[in-house]
Amino acid sequence: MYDLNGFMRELEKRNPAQEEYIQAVREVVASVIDVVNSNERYLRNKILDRIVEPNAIHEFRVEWEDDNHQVQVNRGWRVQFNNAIGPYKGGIRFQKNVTLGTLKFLGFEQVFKNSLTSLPMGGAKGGSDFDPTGKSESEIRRFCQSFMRCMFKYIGPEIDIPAGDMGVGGREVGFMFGEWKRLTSEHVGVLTGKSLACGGSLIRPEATGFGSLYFANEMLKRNGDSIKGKTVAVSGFGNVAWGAVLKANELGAKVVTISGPDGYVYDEDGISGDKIGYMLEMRSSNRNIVEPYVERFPSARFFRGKKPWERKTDIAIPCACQNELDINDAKQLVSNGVGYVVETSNMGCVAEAVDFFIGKRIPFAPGKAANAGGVSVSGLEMTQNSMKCSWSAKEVDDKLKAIMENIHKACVENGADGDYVNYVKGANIAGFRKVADAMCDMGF
Ligand code: 2IT
Repeated sequence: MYDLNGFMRELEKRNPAQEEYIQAVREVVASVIDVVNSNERYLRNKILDRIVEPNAIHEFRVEWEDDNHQVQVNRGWRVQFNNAIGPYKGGIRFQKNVTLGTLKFLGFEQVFKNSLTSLPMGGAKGGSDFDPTGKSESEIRRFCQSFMRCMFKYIGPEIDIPAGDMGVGGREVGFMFGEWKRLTSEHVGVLTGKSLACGGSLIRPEATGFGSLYFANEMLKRNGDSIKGKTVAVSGFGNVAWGAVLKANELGAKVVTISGPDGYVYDEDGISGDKIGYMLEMRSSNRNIVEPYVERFPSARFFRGKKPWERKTDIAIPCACQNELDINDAKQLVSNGVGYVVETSNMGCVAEAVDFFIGKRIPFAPGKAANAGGVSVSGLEMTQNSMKCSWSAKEVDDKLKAIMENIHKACVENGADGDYVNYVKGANIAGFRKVADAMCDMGF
């Protein structure tokens, strides 16, 4: 029998200074421990001990030359967490504060997220402490090429298929894909999130944000409610936030905030039309600040150093980074009467905030369910690459919507508690079961 606190104490001892990884594991183990303890096969297979341990971690020195012809050195990793249900799959994050602990947390989350999509994908994550802010395109290209030279021997279209994450978009994926081709001479689907010209999929850029709103729509529908006419607070202003704002508008909601590391923008008139396109311009400027929005659209206001959660809105959609929403933010949202929280960043809320929302019976979608649309369309990109075909935007979008509805259903089936749905528990149990069963079926 497993004991949550005993198990976690041991894990903390073995993984010093990896708080984010410990946080992610604790949430999953707390959700599934009763399922495991009542399943003789899981116990006999020591399933928890095995599932929290990455299959392999590759760490490399990434050397590149900056525009001043100086040698630069960064650290890179590919964490291949679990391939029980399919080849390793997960994004690459370039951000200055990335550590191995960050990538272990993201890889661990990816295992259960990918399982929820119902597509055959294992979980992985990669990245580097390289900071793209302010870098020239040539520097970014040289870095991406060097990163791929370090990583290419560990990946492949049937082994491990990386994609983008924070700091890695279509441009960076293109540079890495180009280097893979030069090294191997193969044009295959070894990366997803490629440009259309390189064999990417329609709707991949929109997929995470669209998926999150499809999931939100299901949550509201279950409560006899509708997104139409709701006000929405979004954080972040990158690819994920952009897709979420786009789809929220399509569904008739009004998005009043976006944010960056510098603060947040409050736009009472709603972020719609050209303003959504301007998010992409801010992103591609590589400055990582959101303040230029109010220079361009002066009726909006900028709040330096503040977070959008101080605003009164119906739905909160964190789309920036892990632990961006703390317990004080959660209390403020609840006292302002927030109806739904749809975590779209990976582990966007601290554990105490999640417990607070659940304690107040606010419908709370965890990132691994709400943001699974991105990797789902990556899975669909892999299918198209294998079939040597390309689907229309509608075909992909319809499939994405069906996948998100399915994930919502799985969360309800495993997390319903009377009228309330504990989506955290539901997502963790549903995602865990398939991976655990595959691991037991295959022996060790
Ligand atoms: O967090 C994520 O799910 C992603 N960054 C997307 C991963 C992918 O393989 O598309």
